Amino acid sequence: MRIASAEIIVTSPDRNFVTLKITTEDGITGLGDATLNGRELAVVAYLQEHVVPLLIGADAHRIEDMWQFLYRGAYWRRGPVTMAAIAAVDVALWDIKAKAAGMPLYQLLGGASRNGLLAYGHASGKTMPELFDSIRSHQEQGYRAIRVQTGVPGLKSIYGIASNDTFDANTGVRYDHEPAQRGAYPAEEDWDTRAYLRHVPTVFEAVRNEFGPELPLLHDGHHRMTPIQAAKLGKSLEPYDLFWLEDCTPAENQEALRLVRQHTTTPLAIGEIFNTQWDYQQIIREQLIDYVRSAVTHTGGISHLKKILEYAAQYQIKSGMHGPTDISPVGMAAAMHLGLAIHNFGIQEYMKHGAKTDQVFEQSFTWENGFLHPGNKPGLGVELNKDEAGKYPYEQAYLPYNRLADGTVHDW
Ligand code: KDG
Ligand code: MG
Repeated sequence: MRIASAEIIVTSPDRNFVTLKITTEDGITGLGDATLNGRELAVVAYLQEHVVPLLIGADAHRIEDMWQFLYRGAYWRRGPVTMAAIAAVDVALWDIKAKAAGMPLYQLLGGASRNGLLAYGHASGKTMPELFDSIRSHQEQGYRAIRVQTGVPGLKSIYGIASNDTFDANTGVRYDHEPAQRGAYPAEEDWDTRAYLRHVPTVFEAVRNEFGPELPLLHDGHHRMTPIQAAKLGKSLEPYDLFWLEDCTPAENQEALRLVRQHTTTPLAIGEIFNTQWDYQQIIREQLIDYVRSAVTHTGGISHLKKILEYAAQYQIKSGMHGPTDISPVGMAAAMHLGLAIHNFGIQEYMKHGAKTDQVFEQSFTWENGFLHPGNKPGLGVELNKDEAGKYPYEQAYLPYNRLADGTVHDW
């Protein structure tokens, strides 16, 4: 089954998405998500200039061989651009293989290990009443696990808080929360870790008092703390029984997590900006985390993330795949098939896409009573409507960045 063509489709319905579409000589098509938020065109160039020419004429069935060829054959390894490009090829080939087999992709990954995937949504509010409203609205939408982010007194804008311009009036869905903003320069946000550390435990105390002990609650520290600050936060959140504390320190320094672990039993999730199994080697072996946050889209695809999760399983570490709006419906479908098949599934992040995105990507997943299921169509179960995609050309957009009160750039 030879590859006849490979096309890169860039579209910006509610935000930018990059999709690779591979077609075989006998007309089977497969899709892969290559979206890298704020750096989309770097992946487009990598694919267009260096990968697509290598695909034509290759055997579409040899997925592992293609992965190794693109990874080892490039000599230059790892990095988000490379790994997003490889991921797109890998997922498109899995889509093709499953369509050729006439099966939903999860069947080829070992079959379903569960009936559905517990998913969490993003509740947020600048103030406590706004936060409570957002949690209630997520519960009404069926969410059974909820991430909680709030404003911090004294800070103007902060990661994780939905704003009114992220509300889709057509669908009533809030983009809770969409950080990339269209424009030619990144928006500046401000940050003060001490103010944040004082405020967050009071938020979780109030949320537990209002919503009771059972609701699984998550929180994203978004890489901003030093190890000792992260340890302090984990410890101060213990009474509120978090499902996880995410990205408590910048992930580059993996040893930092040893210090955090020595001080707290709050479960730790990390890895949305990691892109290979080698980024996880130490923290899995030393059992420094509880959940692997990587997305299929940013970690070399299904083939590579499956290896990471199998390694993690030896240490009872579970999946918590990244699922913000910058993972396209193709990337989300890939996550759902993988999550359904593996044994050590933990939870799936799920932020709903906007109405325009749902018209560009025709999807067959289901969302019922807080659980996702990828559906039973052959392949991933997602098709891209090119006429709809063509209505929304790429628009430059950047993620924001942080400065401290004295002007120093801080992790965002
Ligand atoms: O592109 C960056 C976003 O996906 C990221 O900021 C979202 O941290 C995030 C999360 O946990 O969803
Ligand atoms: Mg995160």
